[in-house]
Amino acid sequence: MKLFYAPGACSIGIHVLLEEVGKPYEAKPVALRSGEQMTPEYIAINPKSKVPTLVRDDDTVVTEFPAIAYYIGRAFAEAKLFPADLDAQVKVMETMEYIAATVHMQGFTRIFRPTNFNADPAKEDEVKAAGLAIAEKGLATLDKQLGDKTWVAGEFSIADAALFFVEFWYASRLGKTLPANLARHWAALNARPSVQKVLKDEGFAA
Ligand SMILES: N[C@@H](CCC(=O)N[C@@H](CS)C(=O)NCC(=O)O)C(=O)O
Repeated sequence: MKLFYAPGACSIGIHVLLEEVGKPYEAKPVALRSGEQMTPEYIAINPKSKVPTLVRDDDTVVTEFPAIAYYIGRAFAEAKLFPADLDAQVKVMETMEYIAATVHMQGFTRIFRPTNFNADPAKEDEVKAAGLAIAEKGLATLDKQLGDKTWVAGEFSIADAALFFVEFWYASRLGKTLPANLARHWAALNARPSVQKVLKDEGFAA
């Protein structure tokens, strides 16, 4: 398997899942800042020009965080990253969709790529503030949903890897204080060897 990722992008959650699985894989960095995602070579792999992209061993490609995470969770069942119980599965999917479609795409993308929403540089602060409000509402919702549980749905699952990347953005990239339950979740994640290795491999830890 080959993961196309960018250091600190949402792909970091998939990177963690591949470490949790423990099978050999290749991690290929994509230089988003210099526009490598727009090159014909990358578009031939993922026409959406985004990371994460997972190329499987038969050369077929999976894109979109929730789909890649679901694939990993189901294909490597022995890693126990996707629960067996139906209600837990529904909670996992509900959490991943909310993170990917709302907290990430509507919230954090406004903060990190304001010009995607308004090309006028004079509107940048307004767009970023709107993004922060959406992200914070999302994190508060996820915090309440987590409550005093350690993981989103029973044991550590693909949903916790999705929660990881938004917590990483809020706590590490923006340097803000996570709500209490998410702060505890973030601490539990940071105790996992998979997370420690990926943070190191992507250049965020010594
Ligand atoms: N809906 C996609 C979003 C992926 C996405 O937006 N990735 C960002 C990095 S976090 C990206 O590749 N941005 C490059 C660009 O927009 O040019 C998913 O869930 O995988």
